[in-house]
Amino acid sequence: FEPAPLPAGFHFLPGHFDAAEQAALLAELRQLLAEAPLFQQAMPRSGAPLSVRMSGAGTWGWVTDKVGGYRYQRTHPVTGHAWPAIPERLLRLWAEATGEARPPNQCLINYYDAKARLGLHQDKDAVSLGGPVVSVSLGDDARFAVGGLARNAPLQRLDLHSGDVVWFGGAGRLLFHGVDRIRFGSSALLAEGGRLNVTLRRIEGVP
Ligand code: MD3
Ligand code: FE
Repeated sequence: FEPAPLPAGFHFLPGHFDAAEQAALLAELRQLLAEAPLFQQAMPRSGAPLSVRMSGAGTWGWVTDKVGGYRYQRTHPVTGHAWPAIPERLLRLWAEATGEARPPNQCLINYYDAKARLGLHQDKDAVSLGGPVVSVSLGDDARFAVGGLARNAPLQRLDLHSGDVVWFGGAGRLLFHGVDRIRFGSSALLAEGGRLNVTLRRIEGVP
């Protein structure tokens, strides 16, 4: 049978980064994470911990905790330091893939261990909706789900492999999406196993 067509505005570049580029990007991310360690965030109000550990780079980091809720801030909540710069390799990817003239100023780094998952959600922060989102997967495969504009729309599943790039703009920006689970041990790239995903965004108008 034929795979269903991907939703409009959803661009899938399988294997965009080859093995050498994946290794180089991983080394850059390791350096960055030594400065800005992965940390555990929590849901607004309930304080329920997110299973995905996160960090960031660029002017703005995305953070969430029980009391403050979802927000962007200029400093890492654990170290108190400004976020590291976004690696040049990712700035080039953003420009080449999307053709956007202005660079991303927010890079979210997600780490999935064997049990981590990311529930179905929309990326609907008004401050980043004007531009695209670009993502790179490194390490173990992820079972990715993408739906429609309503939470209950049918979902398509897609395996994201190490080196794959996904980006979407326009109509794609408000699609519900999530990560059901990863296939722990499916890649040897990360010595400790698991999956790193980086997303790039340009956010405007944060006070
Ligand atoms: C499709 N991250 O950081 S990346 C996120 O694998 C996020 O860590 C996932 O969802 C991850 O918000 C997925 C690919 C992705 C990102 C945003 C999307 C796909 C998307 C927004 C709309 C539709
Ligand atoms: Fe998302």
